[in-house]
Amino acid sequence: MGGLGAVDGATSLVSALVSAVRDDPLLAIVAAVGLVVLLGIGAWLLRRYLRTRGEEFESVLAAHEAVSVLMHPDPDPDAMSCALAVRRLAESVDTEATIYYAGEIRHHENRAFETVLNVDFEQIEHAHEATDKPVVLVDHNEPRGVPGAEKIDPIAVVDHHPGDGTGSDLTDVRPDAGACASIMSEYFQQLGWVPGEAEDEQERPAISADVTTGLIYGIMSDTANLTKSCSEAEFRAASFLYSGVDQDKLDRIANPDIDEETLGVKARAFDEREVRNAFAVSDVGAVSNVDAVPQAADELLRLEGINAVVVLAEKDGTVHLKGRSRDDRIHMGNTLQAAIDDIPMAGAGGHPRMGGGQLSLDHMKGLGPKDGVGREQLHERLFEAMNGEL
Ligand SMILES: [Mn+2]
Repeated sequence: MGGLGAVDGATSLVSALVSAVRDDPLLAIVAAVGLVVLLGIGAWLLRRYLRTRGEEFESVLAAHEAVSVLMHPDPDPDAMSCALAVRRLAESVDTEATIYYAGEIRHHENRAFETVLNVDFEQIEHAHEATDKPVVLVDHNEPRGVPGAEKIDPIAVVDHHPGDGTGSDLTDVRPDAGACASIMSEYFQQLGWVPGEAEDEQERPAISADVTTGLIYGIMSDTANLTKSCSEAEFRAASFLYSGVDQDKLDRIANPDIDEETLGVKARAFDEREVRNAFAVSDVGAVSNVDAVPQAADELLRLEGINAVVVLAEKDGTVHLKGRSRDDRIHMGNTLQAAIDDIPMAGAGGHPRMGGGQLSLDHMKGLGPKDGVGREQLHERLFEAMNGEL
């Protein structure tokens, strides 16, 4: 009975409204306008709700005349390719984008990326050099590694690392993704761009061969050529990008010439290795380019039966340590820290799988408040640390 009452009530309400509108044409117009406005708002909300991440990102860029794209310190190919992608997207909505980084672009593959793709990134020494424009962060979600970083308040953050960093207008952080370049590729795909150069009279915007090639290499380099920490997103992106990749440039970036010293240091790291259990320590002596040291450590780690390595090298009165581990029981950053703990003027740290450290040769010789530590002794301590005895 209550249900019928409600129906009766609704019916009488409608008829009351209808007669009110009939009596007053003005009310009819107001009601019609109200209805149109409501429908409009509904449609707008629906569109907003259904917008892809790519469309959202594009509109964040379009809202500004100029933006700063900030890569993490010592940017890698993933960060560099994402920055290029953001600039390409920004261009298409008449937003000027300048790409900044702190630290250095050093590793030979990173330099090859920079050279082959002809890119111009601005190096900064303080955050304020980038914060005169709204900041977009790529491949990291919390600004770091540059004085004033804590004052950076990004408008957008696109990343694949775990962390709590957010952008005021857009936060797209996907720790499941193997590379940030996969996310940027997805944006292009969602926005209907074509990879590579534009064909004549094509209406869809083209990514450019350089940016397309950069993105595929960003993915390759962050996932060890699609073999590590990969998700479906990387394969989807690779398939989307494929037709626009400049294969010759990709080869030059991915397989740059190796200089004589680097190969020499790798050879010395192999010859001089001391192996105990599954751990290796190798002292390569004096080097003129310390970049060769981590590469030698990477190479030595590939030797069968070896799960953790530390390579030592000397340059300008400093001993450089580079450690690598693929053994879950060895946190390389902590291992190096434990090994050099008591040595004055020494520092070390890093991640579970890679770490680095530096010692002053003078202090190893005993200059300073504590007794020195000999090379032999240092090797012993490194083995002890890897064995978990320190
Ligand atoms: Mn990355």
